[in-house]
Amino acid sequence: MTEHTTLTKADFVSDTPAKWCPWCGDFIILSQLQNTFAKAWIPKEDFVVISGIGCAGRLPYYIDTYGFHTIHWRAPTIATGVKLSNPKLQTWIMTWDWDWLSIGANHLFHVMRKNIWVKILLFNNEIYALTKWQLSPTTERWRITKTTPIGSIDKPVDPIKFALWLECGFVARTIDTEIALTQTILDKATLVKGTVFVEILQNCVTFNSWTNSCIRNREIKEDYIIRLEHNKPLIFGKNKDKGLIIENFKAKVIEFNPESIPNNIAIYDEMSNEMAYIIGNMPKDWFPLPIWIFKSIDSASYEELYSEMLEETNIKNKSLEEILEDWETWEVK
Ligand SMILES: Cc1ncc(C[n+]2csc(CCOP(=O)(O)OP(=O)(O)O)c2C)c(N)n1
Ligand SMILES: [Mg+2]
Repeated sequence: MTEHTTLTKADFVSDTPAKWCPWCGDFIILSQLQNTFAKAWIPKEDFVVISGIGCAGRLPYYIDTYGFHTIHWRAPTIATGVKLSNPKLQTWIMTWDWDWLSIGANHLFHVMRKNIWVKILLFNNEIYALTKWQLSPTTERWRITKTTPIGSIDKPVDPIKFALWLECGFVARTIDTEIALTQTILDKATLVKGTVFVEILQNCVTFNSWTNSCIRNREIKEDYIIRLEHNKPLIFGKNKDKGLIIENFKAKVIEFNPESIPNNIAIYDEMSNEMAYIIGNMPKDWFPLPIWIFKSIDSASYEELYSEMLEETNIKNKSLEEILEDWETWEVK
């Protein structure tokens, strides 16, 4: 077993060099994950990274931990099995917009509903990239893609709303270009109990480099995003002259002179389900895009309840005959 106190980022770099398109944000995320693992004070053998199919599907090869590169949408089922057989393992699932929100949406639903103690990173580039530019469930309406040559009429799904609706305990959104923020979120994710869900917005440098351009452009982004800092007022804008107030359970943007911040500006509370719900449901067209941690609330995980149940019923020490005798059984003739 490796001593966790001596681990560095280099311990999590594998012999296989990462292969993605030049300038793809996946390189940054891989590097940040390696930083987080090195800092987590967890023995190297206790990390498992599980992926499905997508551009970053090969990520488990590039990070030197245990891992599985599984088939499309099956990462969560394998992760659930890993956690139930060895709950102490720190299990990370890598997934992408089509992989989980389309073919894998059913599994996403149940992992969150059951509160399996896994960390889910959703790389959202709003496109099928590996198969070269088809419409995904997060592609914006009216976008032209190979499968929507005159524009998409689909309403896109918002992964954050999905996670909040399923009462996922830790929900966060970042952008691959927000390097410090992503690192903060990943570091915190190692500590949280219950399902962790982090959406990482990206563009695809090859097929939709324009996607998310407003929130990635340093010159203008502060007018398009709002940072949800715990216990801090919800202020945004390049000149810090706009903010959110909450009235009748709805958010509203107000503008003000930055020298005198109005005292009715809402203060963000990441321990509040209600706050996360209001901010997470702000219509995208009229409000800045919230990034940072929407909520961070620990709750008993599925694995904990499962272990307790095994303990209380002493079922592990019983023979199959004893188990069958204890419960109502019948014979099919
Ligand atoms: C069961 C199955 N259906 C379809 C495919 C083909 N396929 C491979 S990757 C992909 C799209 C992946 O898109 P996304 O999940 O957004 O990941 P990205 O490529 O953008 O990283 C599809 C449709 C497959 N490999 N397996
Ligand atoms: Mg994609």
